[in-house]
Amino acid sequence: MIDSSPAPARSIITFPLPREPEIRVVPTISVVVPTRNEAGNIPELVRRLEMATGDCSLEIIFVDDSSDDTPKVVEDIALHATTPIQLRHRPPDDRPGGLGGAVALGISVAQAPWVCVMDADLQHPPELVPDLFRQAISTESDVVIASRHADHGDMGEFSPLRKHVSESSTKLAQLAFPKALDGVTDPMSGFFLIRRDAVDLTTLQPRGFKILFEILCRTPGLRKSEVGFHFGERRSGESKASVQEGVRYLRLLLDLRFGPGWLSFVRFGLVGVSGIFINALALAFFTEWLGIFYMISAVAATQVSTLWNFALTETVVFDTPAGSAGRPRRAVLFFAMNNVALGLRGPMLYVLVSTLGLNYMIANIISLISLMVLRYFTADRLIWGRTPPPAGPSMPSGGAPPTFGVHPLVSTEQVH
Ligand SMILES: Nc1nc2c(ncn2[C@@H]2O[C@H](COP(=O)(O)OP(=O)(O)OP(=O)(O)O)[C@@H](O)[C@H]2O)c(=O)[nH]1
Ligand SMILES: [Mg+2]
Repeated sequence: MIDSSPAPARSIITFPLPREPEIRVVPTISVVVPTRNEAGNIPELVRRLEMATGDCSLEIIFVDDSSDDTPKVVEDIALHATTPIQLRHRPPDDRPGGLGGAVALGISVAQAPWVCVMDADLQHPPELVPDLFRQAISTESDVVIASRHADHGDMGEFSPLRKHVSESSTKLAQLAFPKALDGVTDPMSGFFLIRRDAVDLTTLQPRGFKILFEILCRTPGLRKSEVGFHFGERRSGESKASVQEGVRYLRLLLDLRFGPGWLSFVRFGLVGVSGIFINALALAFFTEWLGIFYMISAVAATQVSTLWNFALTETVVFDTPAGSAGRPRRAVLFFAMNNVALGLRGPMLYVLVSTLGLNYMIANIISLISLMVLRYFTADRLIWGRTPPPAGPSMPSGGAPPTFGVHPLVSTEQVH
C-alpha cells in the first residue's frame, strides 16, 4: 500500500501503509473514519466495506484519537486487507477539533475525488456507500447526506430523550440557516459523501461532532441531495456522545450565525446591565438627594457608570494586553464614547420625559439600552481593536497537511 499523502503534521503519527503495489491506483472513494476507542468494530467495518464496494476502488483512512489498541488493530487489518488503509493517530495533547478536526484531517489527506465520512461503530451501514456514490453521480451532487429523516430513513433505537434532542437541534439549525440547509433533513448526520474539491478546508474551524453542519453552512452553492437510511445499533464499544458535545454544538451554531464576537457581546451586555443599575442609583442620588436637575444629574451619573463599566469591560469583556499597556488611551476613548452617546441620549431623555411624560428613571434606562449595540461596536472595533485575524488552518512548514484547530473565526459573510 502506498502513502503518497504529503508529510504529516509534526504531531500526527502516520503509519506507513504496509504494502507497496507496483502501480499506484487513485481510488474513487476515500472513506474517512474518525475513531476513538473502536478496536472491537474495525475488523467488521473493513470487512463489510470491502464486501459492499467490491467493484469500486476504495481507500480507508482512520483518523484515530484512541487510548485503547485501535491503532494496533488498524495496523493488523491493513496487512491483510485488499483495500489501502491509512492510519493517522493523533497524540493525546494534539487533537484539535475533536471528531470534526479528525474528519477535516482525513479529508485533507484523502487521495480520491470523493470522500465518504462515516462512524466506526457500524451504526452507519457500509452497504450504503455505493448508494451514496450512485446518487452523487446521478444527481450531480457535491454532497450526498445519509439521512435518518429522509424517506426510508429512521433513527433506530434512539431513546425518546435523545430523539427529542436530535430533532430539536436539527430544527434549530434549519431555523438559523434556512438557505444553507434548504432541502437538508439531517444536517447533524455523521454519514455523508462529499466531492473533495467542493469543500474548502481553510474555511473550517471544526469543533466536535457537527462537521457536516459546518461544511454546509460555510460552503455556499453546494449541490446537495440525500439518501434515507436506518441508523443502526452500536456494535461494540461505548458512545462518545455527551452533554459537552451538545454545548459545543450550540456554540458552533452561535459562532456560525453571529460571528466570533457574540460571546463578548453577551458579556458586554451583562456589564451594561450592571452599569444601568449603577447609573440609575447615581442618577437618583444626584437628583433626589442633592436636588440637581435631572438633565445635569444624567451627565454626572454617566461619568460614574462609565468608570464602573470601563473597569469591568477591561477585565471581563475583551482580551486586553498584558499589564496595563494602552489602558489610559482606552479609558479616554471609553469616556469619550459614553459622553458622545450621552449627547445622543440627552435629547432622547428630554423627549421621553417632557413630551411622552415618562418617569425620568425609566426614560434613562430606555436611552441607555437603545445605544448599547452602537456602543458595543465602537468599543469592539475602535477601543479594544478586536479585528478578526485571518481565517484558515495553520500550515506547518514542509507542506504538511493542515492541522485543524481552534482558529480565529472567519467572517460571517462566509456563512450563508
Ligand atoms: N478521532 C476521533 N473520533 C471520535 C471522537 N469522538 C468520537 N469519535 C468517533 O466518531 C464516531 C461517532 O461517535 P459515537 O460515539 O458513535 O457518536 P454517536 O454515533 O453520535 O453516538 P451513539 O449513537 O451513542 O454511538 C465514532 O466512530 C467514534 O469513534 C474524537 O474525539 N476523535
Ligand atoms: Mg455511534
